[in-house]
Amino acid sequence: MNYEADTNMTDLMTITRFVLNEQSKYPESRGDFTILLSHVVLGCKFVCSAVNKAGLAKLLGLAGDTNVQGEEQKKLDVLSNEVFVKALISSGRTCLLVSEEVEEAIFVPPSHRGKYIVVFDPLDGSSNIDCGVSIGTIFGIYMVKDETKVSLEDALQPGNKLLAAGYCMYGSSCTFVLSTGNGVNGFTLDPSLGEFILTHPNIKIPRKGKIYSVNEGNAKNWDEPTTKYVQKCKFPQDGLPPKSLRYIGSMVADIHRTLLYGGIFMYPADIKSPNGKLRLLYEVFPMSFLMEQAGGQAFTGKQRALDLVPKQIHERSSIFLGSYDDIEQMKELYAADGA
Ligand code: AFP
Repeated sequence: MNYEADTNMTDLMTITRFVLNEQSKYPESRGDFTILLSHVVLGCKFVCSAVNKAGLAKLLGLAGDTNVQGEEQKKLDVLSNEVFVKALISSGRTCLLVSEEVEEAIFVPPSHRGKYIVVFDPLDGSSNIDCGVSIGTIFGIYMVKDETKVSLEDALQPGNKLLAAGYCMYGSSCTFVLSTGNGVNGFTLDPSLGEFILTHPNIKIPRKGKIYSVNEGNAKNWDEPTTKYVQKCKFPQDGLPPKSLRYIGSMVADIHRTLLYGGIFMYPADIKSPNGKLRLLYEVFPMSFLMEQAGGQAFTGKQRALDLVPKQIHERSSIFLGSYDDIEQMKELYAADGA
């Protein structure tokens, strides 16, 4: 089968065709993953359409507001969550869901159960919605240990047990980035076809980057290694030019840029937030998986991020993600600091 995107766009590699191709490498596969993924994609298409018309549809109000008909309006993140939960349950391929929007893990009713666990943030970066900045959905997929005994433990697997992870970015175009553990591929939604088409095959992050990305407003609370690293970015001593600072404050957009252009994205621990801000299950793990699959690294300041074993579903972790050499430099600073 042909894996290459056709530059004349006459032989379209849709995401479904791509995943079916991948699946054909595993003769024992029964197509369950392809079905699950098509439901994730459906959720993303819905959110993309809702984000695009958010202003028009008056979706921007706070959850709890009422519209002129006196009906309660749903904020986009609440609506996105509902769509994903329903799409994932109706796929018949999931048994356990963890959503950023829901405090407790969701156990799928036995009548609809399958073998996959999906952890997701339906609309990450939602504080950026009202000003039209790129936002996204992030997800990770695990396999249940024993289909007959689904428990919360199944959602607390380390990142190195992920089967697949990805994100969908709702920006100037709608881009779906996916890894099933065999490299990273990017697909762009063709709105006229309603299909995601392979546009970024085999994404590899540059070995070293020229960009650093961090919320510098937290600098006064940073630890020594982070402070030193950022100082080196601004005032390099090795004769190289200073790095550029780019920070959107929307993880999907910041990671997408980092994957394509290289560099480092950081959300470190600090005095105020000793575990950082970002959520392990549905922000740190999926992005770490993608970063490693693209040839980069993901480091917490203490260890490889994917080896962390979560204790709680909404737990947080500090994270440094990016180009291999840039993360190596960060690791050296932590090692020198005795971490
Ligand atoms: P919101 O969903 O509240 O906008 O948070 C977005 C986010 O979880 C992640 O997407 C960003 O990388 C990070 O927070 C930005 O955090 P700061 O605003 O503290 O820089």
